Amino acid sequence: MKLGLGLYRHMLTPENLQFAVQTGATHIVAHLVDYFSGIREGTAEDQPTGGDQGWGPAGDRHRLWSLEELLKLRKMVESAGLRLEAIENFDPAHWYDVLLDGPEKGQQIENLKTIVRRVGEAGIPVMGYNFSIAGVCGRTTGPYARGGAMSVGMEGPVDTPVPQGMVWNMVYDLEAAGGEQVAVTPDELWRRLEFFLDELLPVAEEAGVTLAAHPDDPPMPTMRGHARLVYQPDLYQRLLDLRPSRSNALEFCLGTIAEMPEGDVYEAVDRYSRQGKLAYVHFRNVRGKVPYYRETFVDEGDIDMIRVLRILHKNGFDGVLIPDHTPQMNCAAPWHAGMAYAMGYMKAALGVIKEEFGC
Ligand SMILES: [Mn+2]
Repeated sequence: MKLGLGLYRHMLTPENLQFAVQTGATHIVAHLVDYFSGIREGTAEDQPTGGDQGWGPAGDRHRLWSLEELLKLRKMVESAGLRLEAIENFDPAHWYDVLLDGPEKGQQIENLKTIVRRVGEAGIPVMGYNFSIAGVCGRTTGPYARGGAMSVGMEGPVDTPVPQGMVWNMVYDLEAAGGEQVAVTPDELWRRLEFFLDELLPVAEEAGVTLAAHPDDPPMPTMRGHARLVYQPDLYQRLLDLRPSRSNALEFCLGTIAEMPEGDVYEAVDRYSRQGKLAYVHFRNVRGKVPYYRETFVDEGDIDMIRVLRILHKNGFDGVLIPDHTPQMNCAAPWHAGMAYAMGYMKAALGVIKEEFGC
């Protein structure tokens, strides 16, 4: 197994890549969506939470990520001695009507094909995505982790409808007419995913790119009125079986899976790693389940992380683990300290596994 670090768009700098090397990372997962343009309030390096208005404006719908910028990013990552393993998330500006089944759907699925082809051409093995209308929303921030470290959690269901012009918790149309979106049903949402996979998987296969699905975070059957896809561990199987393909895989988020009220996180790790379906893993811990949970330091949550590593090792998982999110630590560099803590834990834990299994 390999140790990776995820970096948000504004953090993709030589300094942060050097920091990644210092934490023991060999791989990078890069976010190209800017979640922070609307909410930079001195917490720009934390994970975005946002209110009912989400994380602010999405990117430029007319400008797709170019091959040049992907190659430049890969070169920057490699010149720090690291490998670029994945791009995490499509920009909602490039595919809102694929999610919403809107009038630009035909053009926007072509956008996604172009991006996947470029990701492949740039030699990046994985494209992570989250097929969700409400997106990552409805969470609160507070001193939830050990020692009052700031982290995110959920304190009850959130039913506020999603306004027009917003999808995936970002605003794709600043001039949208007022009013609320019509809530999507589960059947309709699965049909939209089917279209997405039908169109995109052949392109991904040809490009040598693995599409990796993140589960719904938070894993509620509905958020802000909209149905969700993967809010129980079994639903990951439905996604895989919908269109079996070597490019149809999972961005396996341990924290989100542990937040699911049904199923068992260890069984889920075993089941999906046995199938060879983990593209990469979000290695984070949590206490509680939806709709009441709190993200914790990697060593203080409900999940026995060493047990997870043993299962992954038994099933031959050889991919990348990244911390995903961590609580922020009280110091001049709260995000970096939190990540360095998680990475140190992970590096030691991987050492223990290696020793146990003699490899
Ligand atoms: Mn995650």
